[in-house]
Amino acid sequence: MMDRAEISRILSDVGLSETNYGTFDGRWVDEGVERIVSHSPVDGSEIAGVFATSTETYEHVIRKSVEAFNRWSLMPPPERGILVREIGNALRLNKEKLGRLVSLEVGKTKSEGEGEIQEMIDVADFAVGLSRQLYGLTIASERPNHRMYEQWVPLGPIGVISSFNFPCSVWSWNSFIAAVAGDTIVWKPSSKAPLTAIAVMKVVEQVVERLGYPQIFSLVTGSGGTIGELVSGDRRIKLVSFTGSIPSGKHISRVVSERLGRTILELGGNNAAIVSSRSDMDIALKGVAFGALATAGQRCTSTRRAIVDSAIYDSFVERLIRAYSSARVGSPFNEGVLVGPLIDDKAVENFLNAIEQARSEGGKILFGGSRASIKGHENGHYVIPAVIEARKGMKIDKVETFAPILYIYRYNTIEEALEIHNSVPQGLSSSIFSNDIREVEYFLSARGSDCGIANINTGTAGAEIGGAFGGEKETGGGRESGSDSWKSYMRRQTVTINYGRDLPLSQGVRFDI
Ligand code: UN1
Repeated sequence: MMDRAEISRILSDVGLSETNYGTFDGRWVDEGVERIVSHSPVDGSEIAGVFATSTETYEHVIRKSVEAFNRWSLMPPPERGILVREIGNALRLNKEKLGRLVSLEVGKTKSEGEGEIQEMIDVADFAVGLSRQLYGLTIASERPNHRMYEQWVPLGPIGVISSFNFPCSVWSWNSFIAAVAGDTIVWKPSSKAPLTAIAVMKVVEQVVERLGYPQIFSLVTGSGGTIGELVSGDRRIKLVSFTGSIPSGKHISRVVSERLGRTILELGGNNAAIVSSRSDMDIALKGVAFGALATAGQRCTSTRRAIVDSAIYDSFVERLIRAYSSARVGSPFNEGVLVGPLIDDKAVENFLNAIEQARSEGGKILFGGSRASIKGHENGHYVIPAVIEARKGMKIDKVETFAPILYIYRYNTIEEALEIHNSVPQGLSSSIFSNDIREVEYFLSARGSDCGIANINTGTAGAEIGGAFGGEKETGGGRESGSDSWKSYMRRQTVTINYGRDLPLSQGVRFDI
């Protein structure tokens, strides 16, 4: 078991205590209706409690967010950028402490926990630059003395419903970009990881207060079925950005589109790496192992399938199993551990059920696939990551099991590899390890990868924030973070100005009155 004093220290370092308020609307709302308890997957121990948001308080939070929007949206974007810049700087100062809380609450290794905070810092930098851009186009008008252009206008309050596996960085992808775009943001974090959200909001709160800006960031906590549902159905929330499972995403999409609101959906992935005989095998091995094992297979971008050239199949699989045998599973607080716990016991059950189904569908378990007991952390949720040789016609490999299971396939031609690659319902991330330009270009062609992210000689996981993040098919089609994803957080307005002395009509229409 972890030392209680150690847990208390991690909490107090980020301004948390045994019980915390889960609602922030410019101040922490003092109400105690429903208490959620956050448990550490590291050893199952109770970390701290959080008072969830009641329906009445939710209403109040949204009203304040609308009020804040009325002021914030009128501020010049570069001035909005200053707030995001200062939040990024405050996160820099708190990187280690917040990273430790991420490790405690969701089980990420130290390096990955800090990486999560770094991702927020990077998005903040990106958003600050963006605050001096937000470019519109000028369009040639067909009429004399007319000018046409596009301008981008703030959208309104937006909702961000985030998942436990990236308990704060995915919020920042949305929020920092939305903030410079002039929106206000209501965050509903996963009820499996509310503490990280509260700790981040405390950092944000201080910066906003110090600079005297409107309180544009708010927080509501509770289950998806109650608070998530309120956010989705709320007409005042112009956009709902949701990260999570495909079934929940489909539901949210129905609720939001019923009121013709907008969504950004970042749902499941079933990401594959193609390993060609013409690859550098050391790079491929590390890329596949990192993709499959990092965050214990609980990334949307986790590598779930390796499609391996039959010419190197045996040697690649043998080396991969050796790498798996040496990857230490255990407490993320222990030096040298590469694979932490799954989020809860339900996740372990899902892992074990998937292994069982794979076995019954003819899959051959080449490595792992069982529960792991870690000395001193017997109530933690650990597993031995699995490598499974897939069989044609399997069904379980078409499903995203949020756990470290890697299915392996054999291919003979690049066309066959892509056929296997694209045969799943999800389309988030993809990769090929090859130094053969023909294979690589085939992978990047219209017959190639059908995913939102396509990587060459680097794995499926670990995207940089500068690119647009998201995927196709049942992944939901949303794009967040870099590139021109900012456009989703604004509304486009086509402007036509007539500065002439008469009124010519478009398409040459005559109307002589
Ligand atoms: C997610 O799993 O929801 O690309 C996001 C990655 C991370 C983000 C993953 N930068 O693996």
